[in-house]
Amino acid sequence: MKGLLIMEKSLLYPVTNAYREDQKLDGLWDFKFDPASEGEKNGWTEGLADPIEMPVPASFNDFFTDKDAREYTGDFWYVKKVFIPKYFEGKQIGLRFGAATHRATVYVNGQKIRSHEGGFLPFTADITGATKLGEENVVAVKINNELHRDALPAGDTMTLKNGKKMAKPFFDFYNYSGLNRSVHLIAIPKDNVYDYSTTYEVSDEQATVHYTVQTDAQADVKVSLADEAGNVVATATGSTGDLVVKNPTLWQVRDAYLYTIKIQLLENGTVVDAYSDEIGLRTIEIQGHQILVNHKPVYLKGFGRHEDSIYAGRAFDLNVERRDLNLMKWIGANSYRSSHYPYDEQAYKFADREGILITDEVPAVGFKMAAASFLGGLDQSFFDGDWIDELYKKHIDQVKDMIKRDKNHPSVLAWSLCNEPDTSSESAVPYFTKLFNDSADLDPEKRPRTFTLNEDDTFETSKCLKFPDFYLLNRYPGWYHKWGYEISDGEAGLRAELDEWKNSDIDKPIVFSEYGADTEPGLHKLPSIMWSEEYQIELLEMFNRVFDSYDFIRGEQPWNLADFQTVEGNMRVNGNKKGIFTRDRQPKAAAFYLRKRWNSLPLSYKSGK
Ligand code: CKX
Repeated sequence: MKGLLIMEKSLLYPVTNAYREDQKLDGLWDFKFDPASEGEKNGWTEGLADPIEMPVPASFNDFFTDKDAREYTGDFWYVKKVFIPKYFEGKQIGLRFGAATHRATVYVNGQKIRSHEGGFLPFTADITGATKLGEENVVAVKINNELHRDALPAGDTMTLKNGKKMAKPFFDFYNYSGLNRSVHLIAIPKDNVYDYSTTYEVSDEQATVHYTVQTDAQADVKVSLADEAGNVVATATGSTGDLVVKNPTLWQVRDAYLYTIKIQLLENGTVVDAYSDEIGLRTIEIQGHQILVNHKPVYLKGFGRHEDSIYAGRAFDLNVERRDLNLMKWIGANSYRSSHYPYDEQAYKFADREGILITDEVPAVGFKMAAASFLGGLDQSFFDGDWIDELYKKHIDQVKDMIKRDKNHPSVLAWSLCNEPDTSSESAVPYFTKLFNDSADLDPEKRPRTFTLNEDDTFETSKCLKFPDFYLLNRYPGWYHKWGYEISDGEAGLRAELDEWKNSDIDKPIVFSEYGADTEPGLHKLPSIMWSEEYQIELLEMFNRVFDSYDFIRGEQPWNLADFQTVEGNMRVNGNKKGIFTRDRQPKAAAFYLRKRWNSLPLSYKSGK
């Protein structure tokens, strides 16, 4: 059965064309909690008794009005009747889940098809052998949203005295769960293109696209490249080859231009499959302390973000994404980090089109016991835990899938392999050695790889400074320490650390990937007080003074674009309020301050041009 596994190993975004079919199964699905994990035993693989109607894509949590349901942790089911047309005959048929948070098992007509772990990346279940064509088929998905130390993102699941389970994240975002992204019914030819990749050489006169097409078919491969007007500007044959473009229009930051690559498979001269995608001609390098796009230095201005909005939680929402991109353009941003997980593919397509750079982050977050300190600290080095081997397998699997999924997006600048891990103990070193070795050859473009260094992991204390190609610093003087009137000491401490970086023999760029102050919109005070809109601006001003004093700082991405939901706790007033915009995407006063600064900083800031 050659074809079956091929479909499951492909992460290409679904398309409809003469050879392929893509139908979104979004809408209402039957839904039910399964606290005793008895779904299979009770026949839920073939339908639910007394279900709730649940929108897809969405997180289930915030639709509910009772707390037990909102906080539900354990197994739960989604079921939908799906008509599979007769004309799918002879094709491979699949169900592609954009994200099922955090682990899922898929059944069709009662038959178990496959399981998947990882709530922020897509997977396809090959259902070819289980479907009835020309009829309705029952699709059932059992999902589990428990958190564990050996899973991503890391946390615990505890059982309360009343028997209910509760998620205890080691991370600061709500454990929104469910079918958070679209589900697609797809049909593709048996002989198909299951992946492709590109690398680039560019100059103003000429660009060369080196491509590789992945197929298991014994077929001829034809590739062409068309410009935005649809004119074919280059063609090639073979599963690897070059497309040469004279006088190319390069993909530039905030000035994107996309070409369409079209791949065709031919058997005996007849096309049997085709796949088209939009790509941008551009290069990315790190040289000394410069970040270069198309050989020219760029200065990053942008945010850490979350996929988070009212009602639908962590569901991808094209409307929210449109608003967020407009806010980023309005404020003069050119980049963001997909903190703390890979986002829906449509976010990358948007960024490709808008010329936004993305640091793409795997959901390796919570790898530090003390990171959960505000949730009740646990005093142990994370990498000394007996969960590490199992965790690593899942971690590297998700790094592989993230790079496989996102490698062809011009917007992707770099890979962030972890957020705020505890790298100040020696036990982190073997883990990071393996992580960086095992991921070295995954990206044909060899984009820079990095991870964020949290407050405790400084120039002096981190044992893992040799690994990143450039540094992401998350720093909170003025908020988590040296706050309020003490902020001037916070600035002095920050400068003291940066002086150490400056005086070292490390010559790599530093990007500030987090800094900020929780701010209650509408709270004003003169002189300022913490949580006021005035204090948020003062904190940003302090950081910006520091950024402007060090040449090797090549980017600023305050935390966070918008307020977002977290677990409840005595450090959070209905979520994290470090947003420059509110959760409903309206500006705090800091947004006007940043807009002024960022619109006056050129893309080439600090390069002397
Ligand atoms: N960094 C002291 C990770 C983010 C959090 C941010 C915060 C922390 C700070 C670590 O996910 O939201 O607490 O605001």
